[in-house]
Amino acid sequence: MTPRIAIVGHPNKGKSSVVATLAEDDSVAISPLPGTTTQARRFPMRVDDELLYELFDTPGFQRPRETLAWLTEHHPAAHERAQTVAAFVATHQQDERFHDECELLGPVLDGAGILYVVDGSKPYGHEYEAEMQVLQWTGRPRMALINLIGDGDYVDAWRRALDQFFSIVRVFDATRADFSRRIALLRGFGELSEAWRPAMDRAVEALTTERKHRQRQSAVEITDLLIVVATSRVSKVLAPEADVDAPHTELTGRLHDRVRRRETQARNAVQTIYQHASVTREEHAASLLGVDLFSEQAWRVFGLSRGQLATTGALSGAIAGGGVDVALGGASMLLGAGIGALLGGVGAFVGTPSLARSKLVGLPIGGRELIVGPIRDPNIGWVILTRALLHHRLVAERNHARREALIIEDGAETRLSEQISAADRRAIDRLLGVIGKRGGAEVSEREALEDLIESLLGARNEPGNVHE
Ligand SMILES: Nc1nc2c(ncn2[C@@H]2O[C@H](COP(=O)(O)OP(=O)(O)OP(=O)(O)O)[C@@H](O)[C@H]2O)c(=O)[nH]1
Ligand SMILES: [Mg+2]
Repeated sequence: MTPRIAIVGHPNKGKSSVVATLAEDDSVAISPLPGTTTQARRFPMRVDDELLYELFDTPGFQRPRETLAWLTEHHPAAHERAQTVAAFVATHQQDERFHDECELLGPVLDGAGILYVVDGSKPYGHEYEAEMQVLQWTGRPRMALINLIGDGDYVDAWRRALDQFFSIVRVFDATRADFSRRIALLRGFGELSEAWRPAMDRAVEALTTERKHRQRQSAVEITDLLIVVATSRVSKVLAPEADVDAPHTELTGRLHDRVRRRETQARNAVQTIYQHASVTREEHAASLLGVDLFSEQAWRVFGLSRGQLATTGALSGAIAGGGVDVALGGASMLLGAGIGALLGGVGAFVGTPSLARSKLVGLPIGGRELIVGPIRDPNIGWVILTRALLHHRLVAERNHARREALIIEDGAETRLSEQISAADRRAIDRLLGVIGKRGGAEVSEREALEDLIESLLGARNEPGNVHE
């Protein structure tokens, strides 16, 4: 039996937000104005075409006292109360004044269970009692959710009132609930009715499997991004006597653009995997994810520190592998003011994001080919990877009731890369080093990277400075 649950309550208490979260649906209408939802609407939750449960978003109660008065006037015996509620709806189907009551009671009379949503940041009031009594009259399985829209805390008073009418009472933050809290709520539905338990257990299992699958798919995306960055190069044929300075600057710009685009593409893919494609990623200028990839700030926040680079082997590897020498050689070969500026005159290459290998090759047909790339800065892979991990975490934990842009603050004092263990860093560095040198990845290397990144995506770190 497919569990069906109607989300009901007072207007503007987050009913639609709860639906959006549990149905993973961005299209649910949510707004600060009361009366946003005017019709009962069904939201099936499917994974791979398997219907797991159905939710009904409903309008809020408008005239609960009058509704209750009508019901009690008919003073039915307890075993006839549900029928009396049905009679109320049948009688008022065409009555505009009770439109919202009829809409919200419809799915319940059809067999849905009840999820009653209140705002625990506002004081409990007597006016809610009529709503709760009407719901009680339906006799359907009932759970109450204390949502917290504002800063107040009246949870205890609410709990005492709700306990009178509902068999399960939970606190649930509709816009911030992460995956584990959603799963806990679904298990609660299983407790509400014996008949639903097998279906809810199955739903939990299917969603957990799907989540693992999403992590794997994201790991595949991020791995490909890293490989592209480690191997990308751009080139241009120059006339025999042509100046190399300007083309070098141009090619470096093209290389950076290609990497930037690939990063954006990976982010879009990850958002699609988590059904967040429609989230506007208006990356705020001050947001860490919006900081230009090739900026000093990105390097500082996302890159490895000198110490980390040393223990990772990236530093010595880059030197031993000739990456830095070649890059500097390329620069000295091209000795021009432009290149000097490009390197920024900074002694350290940690914090010099633009460092790319460049080569000038004589062509047999005459003229020369200038090749720029791949980017040899030992930090490039780490900046890309740490940004991707952060983005993934925000997307994966983001819930579908959230409608604002993905924004995080640059308040991070510690480097985000510290969340990656030294052992993982070394393993990733070794793989990227080999791939970069060869200019491509073998299948086994790709898979090994995917495994490592998948395990990083699965690790549950706190999101740090998430800006609400
Ligand atoms: N901060 C915060 N805001 C919330 C939360 N839940 C809902 N809101 C906001 O409260 C407002 C109302 O949310 P809705 O989900 O549209 O409420 P509703 O109960 O469906 O409202 P109606 O359809 O008008 O009855 C929206 O602006 C939501 O963004 C929450 O847990 N935290
Ligand atoms: Mg609504």
